[in-house]
Amino acid sequence: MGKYHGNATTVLKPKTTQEVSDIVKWCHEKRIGIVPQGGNTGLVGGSVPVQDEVIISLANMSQVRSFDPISGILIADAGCILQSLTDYIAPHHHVMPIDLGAKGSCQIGGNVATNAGGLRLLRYGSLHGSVLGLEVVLPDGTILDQLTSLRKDNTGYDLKQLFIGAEGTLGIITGVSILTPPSPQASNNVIFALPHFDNVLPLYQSVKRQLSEILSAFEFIDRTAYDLAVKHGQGRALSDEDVEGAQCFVLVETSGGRREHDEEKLTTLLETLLEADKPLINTGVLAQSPAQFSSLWALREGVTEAVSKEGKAYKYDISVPLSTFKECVDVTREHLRSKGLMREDAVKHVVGYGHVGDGNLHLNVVADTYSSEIQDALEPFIYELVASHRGSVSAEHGIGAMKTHALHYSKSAVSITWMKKIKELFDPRGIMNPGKVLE
Ligand code: FAD
Ligand code: 2HG
Ligand code: ZN
Repeated sequence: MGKYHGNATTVLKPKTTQEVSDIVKWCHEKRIGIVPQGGNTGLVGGSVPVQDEVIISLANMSQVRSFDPISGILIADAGCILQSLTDYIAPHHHVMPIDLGAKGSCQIGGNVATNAGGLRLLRYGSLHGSVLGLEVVLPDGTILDQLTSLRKDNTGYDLKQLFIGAEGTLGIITGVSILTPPSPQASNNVIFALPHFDNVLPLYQSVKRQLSEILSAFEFIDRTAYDLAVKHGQGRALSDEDVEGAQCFVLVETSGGRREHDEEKLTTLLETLLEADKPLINTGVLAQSPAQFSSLWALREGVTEAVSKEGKAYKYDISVPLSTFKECVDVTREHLRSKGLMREDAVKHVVGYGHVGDGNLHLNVVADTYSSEIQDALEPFIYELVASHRGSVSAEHGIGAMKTHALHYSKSAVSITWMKKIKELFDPRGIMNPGKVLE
């Protein structure tokens, strides 16, 4: 993003858990700050030093430790790249329970540390459910071995949950045990062009009802996001006829057990939607080949990259009621307009897209530069808007360095006090990713 900058002089790339432990022990003794770094794809500055902390990169810890094709349990070093794990288990007919646009660079340890959501959460749930065990180096160098592969284990406090989403503030994850589901026998997707945003919710209801168990993703992009994706070469554009009059788009994916059965369900869905008295959609484009399947996904997954190519992005990753997605985008745009900032040399676009099925909107403001004028117009405005809907200021990207001051919009004072107590307990010297998550 080119937004966060530190002044680290040292990057260490340990190869084993013991090496991580030795480094951390040394830093603990000398009170040297540490930033754990995975694929460095995070969007809230969590993997970037605030000052001159030592960076501990997990890039050299990238071995699969074991995979059991019967249970689907994978145990891997934290530095394994998500895509390489997907490739590793594919011949055994399993898939990773998490998928996201950064899959070619992000690491499983980074995914766990951020509790990344992504495109499959609707189907497989959050990492709090699929991670079975972790190996973690604590801030004094102690190795906490909880790398179990048990589905059921109610032996007191479930400590691993604390590290899922802690963004490296409580320790360095060095190993991950994760439950991988069997690959679907058939996957398909369709993109719907909608005349109004108001149709998204009823469409979601119909799609859920009709596709039921084979629905695996329901993703939303507004017209601006679609246009930017196409402009910057993400996926293949739909025909002019298909996009005419569309205010937004919804990408639906199915993953099921039998191709003919799934195709029939999808075709029936499309027919019912198009033949309705008041159709919710203008049109639907059904993928006809694996290439088209990928291309439709690229239109959605490529929005982040397209936005970065277009300008500097101010990113807000919020949980708000589904019915307010469009209002949040429109109100923000109007607010910027009222401040005189909606102009070519300031804010170019206000874009909305995200994971409808999870109530997670990505609100991206694309500008010419990062400036305090735009920043001050956006914050606390957006956070107050989110709080007014009792939403979350971080649905899935985390707090990092970006939102430490905004935590209180979504967490009560009591929650923050107890989070600070936990941090103090694990890391009394405050060396583990200082300046992140908590102020
Ligand atoms: P990094 O960016 O290196 O680090 C992220 C945080 O985790 C930092 O605080 C870091 O200190 C900590 N960390 C990293 N590794 C470890 C470790 N081993 N132990 C302890 N702490 C560690 N996020 C979503 O939730 N859903 C999405 O759909 C999604 N899509 C994305 C698409 C794109 C194109 C991009 C660029 C990002 C996207 N993200 C998404 C952001 C997401 O948070 C990251 O991509 C990913 O989970 C971070 O993994 P990473 O290995 O790059 O971690
Ligand atoms: C996505 O869903 C990611 O595409 C990234 O979470 C969102 O860039 C963003 O704001
Ligand atoms: Zn997302």
